[in-house]
Amino acid sequence: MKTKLTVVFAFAAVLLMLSSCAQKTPKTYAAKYGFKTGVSVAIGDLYNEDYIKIIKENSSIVVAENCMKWANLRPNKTFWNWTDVDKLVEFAESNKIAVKWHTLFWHNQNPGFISSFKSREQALETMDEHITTIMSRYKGRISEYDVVNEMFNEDGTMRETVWYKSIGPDYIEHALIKARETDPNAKLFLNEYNNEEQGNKKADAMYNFVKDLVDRGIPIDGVGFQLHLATIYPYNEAAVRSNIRRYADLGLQVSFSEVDVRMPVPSSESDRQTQMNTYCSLAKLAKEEPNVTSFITWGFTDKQSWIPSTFPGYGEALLYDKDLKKKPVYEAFVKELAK
Ligand code: 9MR
Repeated sequence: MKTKLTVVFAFAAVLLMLSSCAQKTPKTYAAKYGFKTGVSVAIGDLYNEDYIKIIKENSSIVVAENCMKWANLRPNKTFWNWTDVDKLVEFAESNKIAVKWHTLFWHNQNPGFISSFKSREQALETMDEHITTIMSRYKGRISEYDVVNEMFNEDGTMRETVWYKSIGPDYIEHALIKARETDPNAKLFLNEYNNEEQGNKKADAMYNFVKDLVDRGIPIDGVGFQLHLATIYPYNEAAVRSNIRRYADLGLQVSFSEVDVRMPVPSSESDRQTQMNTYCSLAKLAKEEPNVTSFITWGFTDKQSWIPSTFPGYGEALLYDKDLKKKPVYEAFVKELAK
């Protein structure tokens, strides 16, 4: 009898240990506050067991770094490269991780065949075909979409993309309406960078634009703040918070959609401290502001981040280092989430 009891207690202790281990990840802490955490995934990551482990540990949502973009998915009008997208979606499903589509429309990484259109009608038709093909295929499997990415210039004017030039500024509402019609349950986002602080020209232009959409009953669920930040630029928590709140007042969600905080490298102690403060401030905002629904980093290790090639002399922007080890900033981030 005694032996039996000892076995039962030992078993219970192991279960308790396992469950408390399982709780100590960003995604489990975040779940308590009602938001998801995750990373962007390069398709090659899914062929590497070490990367897979990190993705699984940190993600209740994933987003494709590149494979859902036009040039990768649809290099010409008739060929659709579903292989990589399917692989990511199947990986996510088998690990109970949500998927965000990035991105239906953007000015970058587009194939030649959409560099211009003969007419507004032709552009609208192409847009509709793109939306319905993708959203019907993944209906009920992809929970949110960046419908349009980076639609503003820094001065708050609209970026003159091929869609803007061929259709006009209403290309955005057209896409949102079609997307809602195709998958009514998918959450629809407009995603931007440098749009996180109220008072910034682009952030205010985006807010006014989105408010007008809401006022006119155009379907939209939220706005993405990419948050590609740098320690050399000021960061104003109060301005980010008030921006989040004005979207809450419109009934909209905010996604921290592509977070990274780059530093001049090799980094100084003071920059590492600034970076830590920024990650922790964002974690705090995500916890405290109920309409923040996700916190996604753009990649996860300094090894494959986009930063060093785009901003030479900068790097170390993520929570894992080049050897895939958790950095002190990771521990500080988790500690903030755990508070
Ligand atoms: O990280 C992405 C990189 O691998 C691509 O070469 C690049 C070019 O389009 O896009 C990067 O991701 C961008 C994202 O799609 C939109 N926001 C900015 C990201 C960093 O450039």
